[in-house]
Amino acid sequence: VEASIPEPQREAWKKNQTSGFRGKTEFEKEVVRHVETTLARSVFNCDENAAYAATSLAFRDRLILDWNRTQQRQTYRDSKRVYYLSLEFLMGRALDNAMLNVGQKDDAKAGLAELGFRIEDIIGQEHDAALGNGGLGRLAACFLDSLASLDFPAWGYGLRYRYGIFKQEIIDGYQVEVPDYWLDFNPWEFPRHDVTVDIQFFGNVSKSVDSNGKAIAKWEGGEIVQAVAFDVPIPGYATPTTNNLRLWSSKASGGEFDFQKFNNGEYESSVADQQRAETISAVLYPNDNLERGKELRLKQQYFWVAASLYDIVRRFKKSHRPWIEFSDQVAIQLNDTHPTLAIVELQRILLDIEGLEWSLAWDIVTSTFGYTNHTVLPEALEKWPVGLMQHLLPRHLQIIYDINLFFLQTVEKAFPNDRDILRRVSIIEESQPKMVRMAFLAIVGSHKVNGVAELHSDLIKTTIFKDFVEIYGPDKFTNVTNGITPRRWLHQANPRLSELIASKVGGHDFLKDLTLLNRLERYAEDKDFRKEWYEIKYANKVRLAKHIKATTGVTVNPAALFDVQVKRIHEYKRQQLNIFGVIHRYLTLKGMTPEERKKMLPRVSIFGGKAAPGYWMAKQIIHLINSVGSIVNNDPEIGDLLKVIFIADYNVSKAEIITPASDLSEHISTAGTEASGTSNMKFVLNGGLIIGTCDGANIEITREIGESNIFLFGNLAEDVEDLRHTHNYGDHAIDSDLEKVFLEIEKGTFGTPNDFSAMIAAVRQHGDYYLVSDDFHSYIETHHLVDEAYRNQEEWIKKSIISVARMGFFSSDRCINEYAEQIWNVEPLVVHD
Ligand code: GPQ
Repeated sequence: VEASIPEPQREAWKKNQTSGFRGKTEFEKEVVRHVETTLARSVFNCDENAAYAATSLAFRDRLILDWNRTQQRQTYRDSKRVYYLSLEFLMGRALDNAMLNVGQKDDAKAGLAELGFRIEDIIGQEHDAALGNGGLGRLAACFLDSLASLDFPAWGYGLRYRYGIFKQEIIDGYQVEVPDYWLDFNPWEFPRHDVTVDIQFFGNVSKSVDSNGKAIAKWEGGEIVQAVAFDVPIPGYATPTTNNLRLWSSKASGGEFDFQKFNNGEYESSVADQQRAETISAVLYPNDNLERGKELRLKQQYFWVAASLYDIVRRFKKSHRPWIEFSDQVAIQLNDTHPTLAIVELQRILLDIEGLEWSLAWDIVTSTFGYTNHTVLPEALEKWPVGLMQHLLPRHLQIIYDINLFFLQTVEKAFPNDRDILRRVSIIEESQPKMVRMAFLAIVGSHKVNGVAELHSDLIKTTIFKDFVEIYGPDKFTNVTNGITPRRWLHQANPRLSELIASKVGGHDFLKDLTLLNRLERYAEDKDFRKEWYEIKYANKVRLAKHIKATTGVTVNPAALFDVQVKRIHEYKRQQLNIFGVIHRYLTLKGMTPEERKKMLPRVSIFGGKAAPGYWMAKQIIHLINSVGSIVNNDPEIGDLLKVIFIADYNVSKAEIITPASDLSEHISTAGTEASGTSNMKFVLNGGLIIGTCDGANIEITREIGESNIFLFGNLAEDVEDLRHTHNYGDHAIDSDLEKVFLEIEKGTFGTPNDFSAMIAAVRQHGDYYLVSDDFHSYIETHHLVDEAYRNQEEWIKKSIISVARMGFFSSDRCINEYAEQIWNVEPLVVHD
């Protein structure tokens, strides 16, 4: 029963409603109040950390009011809501974003200055919310920003990991993982100890028949773990709309301890139960584009999905609408296959708990869900052993079998003479052991399936999901090219560039309609404008150079070409191609006379990114990069001509420093392997040029900005399969320049050769699956073109300006509007001030 204030007393409440601070003076007052009372510190004993805490609390108070109002309005209107289910939300820092979105960063800056603090130092105190691995998790964070900024009634649902992605340290050139305990002080979450859901695992299913002859399935026994909601407000930019991200935390059911056990003297096992329950939301799995089939991971998935669905269904039931209206009220988007059990769980709720007929329930389910695929890499496609599913979720496995049965029956009807298609599309893979194919289950249980860039969406239709296009027709499959939020990735990360742009395109409206950037294009011909443009890039490079000096001790020249590759370390992303290219450049420089060298262009090769802790080859790549750096950076013959930097612990807040400082960034995956990529968009939006393969969103970026503004190289996706075939069956020759690089490594120039032998063997002996040798020559030649282009600074800057002007398409706002129209059928709901 919800308590509400009776009419006569409401006046008193209204009179005392807070409005949040306005202006610098009130902000200062709030900060001091929080330091003194909330934090219980004397005002003259306030360090930067306390100032961060108090500033955050002041802004949090400000956000909560809009947040409450948004939620009230959405409940009152009861229009269709979007639920974005993602196991990862890579949010980064919240304070700067909150300040900018509510439009009070200037007040805070001035107020903090008066109190004796620099706003950058205060912002820098915040720990990143790093509940994600890479692109998939960051995409979810950009989507939340766009959903709120565009006033969509939307909730994110995820897990509140106690440990986010590990912190990376580089020790003697090797990656070392350190746990990231980030919850010490987190003002951005609100525990909702009253919002809990009991989640069942294991147990048995008993079947019976009711008085009407209807089959009843009862899932009984097993264990119960409690899900507790933690809410994070998501402010939109320049709108009062403040949405909710609900993260679930796991806890032993029935409170702290099982008191029965406790009283029976089983103190230890009572504590152990508690810890086992808490383990579910303890840690983010640190793999990117790889699924390892661990039981705890499946537990995480079901725990999160069941709690979220319970919440969504509870909200729907408050409106007392008939079940067939469910998908008029609810759209659920599955971020990859991780939440696919939601399909089965909703079917179970409708069938076993609400008593609906199968086919009605199934219609509701399929019209509710949409599924986004983020990869074609086979090792990333989720499959769960049938035995594990049976043990952990016995009722769900039965439902999966029924879904599969009905699905295969329709396939058989449509393709009566094709036995093999049934085997190929079955949700159950008849392997040893049998496996549940989650992507197939997601397709069958959704009304739309989308890829994340045009090439990728075409590839899934012609390769991994080809049979399903035959079965359902092409309309079920669509493309929504990824995007990024210009608020964080331009306005926040590159404030000077954002202001310069605003001064030319008619103010800050471009931050909400990124296509307005096209008004910039004519300034490419304006020499004074180009100078301002260049000065901002240079200042950003100086800032990065300082960070590099402070963290690695290496001095880099900000006038050198900054060549950046930052992303998760993965063979398909080909950091090995980059470092082999760097070695080739080093050897070329070493082979020159001092006079020849003087004519060369100075470069800084900058790498960053984490390797999954169990990904041995990726760790070897990190080690080689660092080993090359330690030789090249200390070679007096080379000096400023080449520096090789590995920036440790790449994360969202480091990306905010690195992205604005790049001249050239590398997006060089083997064609057909990178579904989209999103950092490519961030770099171009910040005025950097790209060297890249014809892969993922690089292709659409090229179409938008023009072929003359990007450095493309390498083999095409359509040729990859044939090339791999020739590697395996021909005696394939290694590129001669690459062979020289290998020989140099094997001479011991960069340390013990054995340390890098697997990287070389992958190319020479093991079929060069990622086509490093095939693309090497083209890669080196294209870098020469880059050097030539960079010599002509005026032309380079023109390319930079024109590219930015043409990037409007890649806003996540465009992307969210496409989802809303093509997949969710939802409309914005404006919350008036
Ligand atoms: N992506 Cl399957 C991840 O970051 N992790 C994953 O486990 C999978 C995909 C990425 C993908 O590699 C990028 O190409 C995309 O740009 C990104 O998802 C967002 O769609």
